[in-house]
Amino acid sequence: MKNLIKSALLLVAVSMFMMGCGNNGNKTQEKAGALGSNAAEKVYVAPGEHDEFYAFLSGGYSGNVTVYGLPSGRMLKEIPVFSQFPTSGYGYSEETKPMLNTSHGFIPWDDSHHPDISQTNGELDGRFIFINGNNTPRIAKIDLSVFETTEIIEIPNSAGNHSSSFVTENTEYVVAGTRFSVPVPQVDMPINEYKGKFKGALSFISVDPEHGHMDLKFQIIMPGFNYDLSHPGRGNSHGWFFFSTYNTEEASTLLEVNASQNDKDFIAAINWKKIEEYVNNGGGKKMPANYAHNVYDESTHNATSTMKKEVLVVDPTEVPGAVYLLPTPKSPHGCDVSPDGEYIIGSGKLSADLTVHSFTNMLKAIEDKKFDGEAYGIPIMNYDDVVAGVVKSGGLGPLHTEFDAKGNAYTTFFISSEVVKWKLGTWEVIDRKPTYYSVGHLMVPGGNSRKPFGKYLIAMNKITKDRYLPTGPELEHSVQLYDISGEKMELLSDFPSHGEPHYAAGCPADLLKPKSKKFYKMEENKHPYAIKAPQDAKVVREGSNVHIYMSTIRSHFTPDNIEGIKVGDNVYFHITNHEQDFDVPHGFAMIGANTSEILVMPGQTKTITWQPKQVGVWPFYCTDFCSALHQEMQGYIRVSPQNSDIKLSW
Ligand code: K7E
Ligand code: RUQ
Ligand code: CUA
Repeated sequence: MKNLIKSALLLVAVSMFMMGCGNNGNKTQEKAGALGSNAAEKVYVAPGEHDEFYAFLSGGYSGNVTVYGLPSGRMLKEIPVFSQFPTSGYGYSEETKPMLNTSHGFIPWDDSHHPDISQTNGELDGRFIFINGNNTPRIAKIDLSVFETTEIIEIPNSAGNHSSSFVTENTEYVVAGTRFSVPVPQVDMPINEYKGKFKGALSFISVDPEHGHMDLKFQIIMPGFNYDLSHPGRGNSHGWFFFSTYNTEEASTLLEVNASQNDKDFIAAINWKKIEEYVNNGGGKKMPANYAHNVYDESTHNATSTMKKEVLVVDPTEVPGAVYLLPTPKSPHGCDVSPDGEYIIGSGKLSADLTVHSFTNMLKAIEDKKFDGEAYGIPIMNYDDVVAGVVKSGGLGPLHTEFDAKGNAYTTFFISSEVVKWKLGTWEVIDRKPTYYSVGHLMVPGGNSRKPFGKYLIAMNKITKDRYLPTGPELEHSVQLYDISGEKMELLSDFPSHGEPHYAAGCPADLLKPKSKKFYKMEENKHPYAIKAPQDAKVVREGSNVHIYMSTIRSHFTPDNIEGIKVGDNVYFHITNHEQDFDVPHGFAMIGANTSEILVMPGQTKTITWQPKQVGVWPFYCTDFCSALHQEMQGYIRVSPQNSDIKLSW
């Protein structure tokens, strides 16, 4: 009977979770009531003035990252990561196509969730942003001096890649955890034999301190749970990493009756320093694995893709004291660590309360050897020994928590559609503000580091409904900006985002502005098809491959008119932009080419291909308005029959 009531309650919670009951009652009252008094003034950034913060929002199913200025909410750039992007030709140009190579072939799309800025001593250092691709498991690195994706590493033995990509205190590692457990290695087997046979790989990708190069150093092969989110320890807990889990029942189907039988799932606490030491001393074993490692070289302007053949895996039971399981109620989603590294917050999706574990309590219980059994040889802690407190939030469906610099935490509640501010240590609720509607993640610039910049908070909302002018059945998600400098949060503004922003990372503009590159120096261009000056332009035939070494400078293509191309040729346009100035790209588009256009930055060389199918005289033109003579920036290709004896000329 008790169980029946419990599952009935659970069903109600689950269906509310699925519906995302935003509290969209009396809109006029809410709009007026929640808005700060001088909100307009606080978000106004005059024309020509710069924003105070950068915000990097993941694009979810767009596969990209979008960059916004805060407080204005102006969108500054969309950075293509896992998806082909016609605006710049990323993933279409010959130079960037290898970036999207995987062991499954060329995969020009992914689902990106969690951007994280690199850190030094636990503080944002503004060198890189890492972001995960969930679908075909990958971690990408964006270089913040050029705002371009410069490295992508595929993750073997992983699926769903959701508890990613978070960095340790000195960016020693970027960490990626599987969402789905799968057979490791993959094998053809009945799905209902999941339990005990499927495994969850947690991957530690080292980041070389000098150049930032990534390398998959080791994977910990964990029990077959789902690994949802993760966060690094910091300060005292530096050297540890925490992962929230669900489906610790290891059910092969996640209808809620199966996956939520356990009252408590776990937060897995991993002492990665211990495992690193074990591995450095020859521990772990190499297993065959296929995964791509793609690197973009900023001097050759070319990406290369290498297929890796093995990975080092570690069985956690071989490293005593490296992994513990902390019981945490109700399928925790977010797993967030306080700026001082002491508190680990688990957000049970099907709950009203937040569970806060204490790192110190955990160490003490480990020292006293107080455990409550084990799972596959991994010790389970006593809930009462590790818990530090419970936040009686009064909200429903907690997802994610961020922090300010004054000892406060901010948690999103999806079902009750609000952000709740509470105090670390006393666990009391200080303030709550509605979101419009059904918030997922939130972000405070620096809010998952040792040094949060607690001035603004953005909430990223799943449901937009009536917030903006209707645009048919689909509306972009909404981002809401709150001023959190005072005791009470103040809603300042909202703006549409692109794709589905799950998480975001933010930092002060001053951290990035001084190192932002203005153009590439021509003398540093080591692209194999670059030409040093327009007078070096040429056309070279090698069998049916024709290489056009083309130059752009305001506002002319050299060469412009080319004859002697034949039906069935592979034409390569290698375009070098000889401008040496800030913000003067030229574009290139060819009629009938299915390889997108390309935008070529000053000092850069990019290549697209074209296979002429029909004889005739076919034009190309510059796609970026570059001068008063932009409309004059054009040329023709004369295409003759395959057997014609017209000579190549330009
Ligand atoms: Cu909560 Cu992918 Cu971080 Cu979306 S996840 S909200
Ligand atoms: S041209 S400025 Cu089509 Cu008027 Cu663009
Ligand atoms: Cu070059 Cu328009």
